[in-house]
Amino acid sequence: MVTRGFIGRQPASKDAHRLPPGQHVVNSFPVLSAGPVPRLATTDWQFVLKLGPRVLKAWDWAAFNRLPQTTITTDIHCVTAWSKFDTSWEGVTVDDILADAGLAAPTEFALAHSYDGYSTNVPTADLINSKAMVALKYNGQPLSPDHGGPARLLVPHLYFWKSAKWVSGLQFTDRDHAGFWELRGYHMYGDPWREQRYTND
Ligand SMILES: Nc1nc2c(c(=O)[nH]1)N[C@H]1C(S)=C(S)[C@@H](COP(=O)(O)O)O[C@H]1N2
Ligand SMILES: [Mo]
Repeated sequence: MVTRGFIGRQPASKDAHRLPPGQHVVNSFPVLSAGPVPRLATTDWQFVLKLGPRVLKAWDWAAFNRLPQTTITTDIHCVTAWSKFDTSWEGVTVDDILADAGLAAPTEFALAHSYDGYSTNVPTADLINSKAMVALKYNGQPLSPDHGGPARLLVPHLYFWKSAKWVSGLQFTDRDHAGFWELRGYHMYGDPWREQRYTND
C-alpha cells in the first residue's frame, strides 16, 4: 500500500487547469498492461496500414525510421486516475504515415492493433491533424519494452488506454468497432475532460 502522498499530488495552482477531473499527478511513469510484455526484435517488427482486411501499405523498421520524425511534449492521462505532465515523445505522426502511403484517411474510424493481441478504437479525426503519432522514443531514448517499445501509438488527448503499446498497425473501418478494453466496459471514446471512463459515462 502506497500512501497518496507518495504517488499523487495536486499540481501547482498554475498547472491546475491541466488536470482533468478525478485525476492526480504522478512523477513516476507507471507501467500497465493486460498481459505479459512481448519481446519484439526490430528485425521482426513491421507496421501495417489496412482498410478493412486489405493491406494498404506496410513498413519494416528501417523504412519506418526513414519517415519524418516529430517530437512532442504533452500531458497524458490514465483512466486509473494518474496524469503525467510534460512527457516527451518522438515518432511519426499518423499524417506522415498516411502521406507516405499516398492516402487520405479512407474511413471515419480506426482500430489500432498490437503484437500482444490488444486493440483499441479511435475515430480517424482524433488520429490526424497532428493529434496522434506512432512513438519510437520517450525522453530521447528508444521506447522501452515496458512502455510499448519498439513502437506505440500515442493519442495523448484521450485516456492512455487508447495509446496502444507494441503497435503493429492501424486498420481503417467503416464503423466504430470496440477494441480490447472497450469490449470490457470502457468508454468507446475516452475523453478525460468529460470523464468518459466507462461505457455509459
Ligand atoms: N498493447 C497494449 N497496449 C496498451 C495496453 C495493453 O495492455 N496492451 N494497456 C493500455 C493501458 S490500460 C494503459 S493505461 C497504457 C499504459 O501505458 P504505460 O504502461 O506506458 O504507462 O497502455 C495502454 N496500451
Ligand atoms: Mo489504463
